Amino acid sequence: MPRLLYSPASPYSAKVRMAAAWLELPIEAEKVNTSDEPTELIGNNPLGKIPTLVLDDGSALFDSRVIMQELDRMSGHKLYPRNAKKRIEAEFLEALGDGICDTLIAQIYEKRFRPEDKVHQPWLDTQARKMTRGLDWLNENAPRVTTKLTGGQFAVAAMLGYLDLRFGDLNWRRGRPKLKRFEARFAEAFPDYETLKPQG
Ligand SMILES: N[C@@H](CCC(=O)N[C@@H](CS)C(=O)NCC(=O)O)C(=O)O
Repeated sequence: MPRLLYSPASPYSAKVRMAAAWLELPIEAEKVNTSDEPTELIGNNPLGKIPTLVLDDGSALFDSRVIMQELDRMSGHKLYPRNAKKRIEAEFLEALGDGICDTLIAQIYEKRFRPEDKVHQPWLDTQARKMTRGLDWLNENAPRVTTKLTGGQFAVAAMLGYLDLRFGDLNWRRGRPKLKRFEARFAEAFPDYETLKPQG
């Protein structure tokens, strides 16, 4: 059975785990701690990042968008629309959801891995502006929740879950009613969201 190396807090891992659950793909989830650089992880991904998917033939796939494309193939193309225009919309949405996660992770790492006197506030502010613009865009162009969920919707939902986990003070729902509605509808369509979204 393919094994997914992941961490419960990681939004990119949550995206992949939610999609695999939705598609009912048999994938074993294996928790790793990236800071320990375990052999299992760095032997399969020189970048030492999660998520990493180890396939039955021993080959490994990363990053999360490459894994999502593999899940799409494994499921007989149930994760991205076949229609070209709709597919590119789903891929765009995924890139935006992941891109906002990149700005969140950058802010977390700046504070976690630098000594306090070396934390560069202008860099944090730049990342925060990207995040705000991304969230505002998503509110203005809130994705519709269709009967067939897509990789884009999983990416946005995982990112919102990560915001709640690590940026609770931000109160992202305030002033973003359409994005809030997306979250509620997504949670209705995919009840496993509660257990599979990023957890501390
Ligand atoms: N673009 C990558 C990002 C993956 C990523 O940055 N994951 C974080 C955890 S959320 C990680 O592995 N961090 C450890 C590190 O960078 O060494 C993807 O989509 O998979």
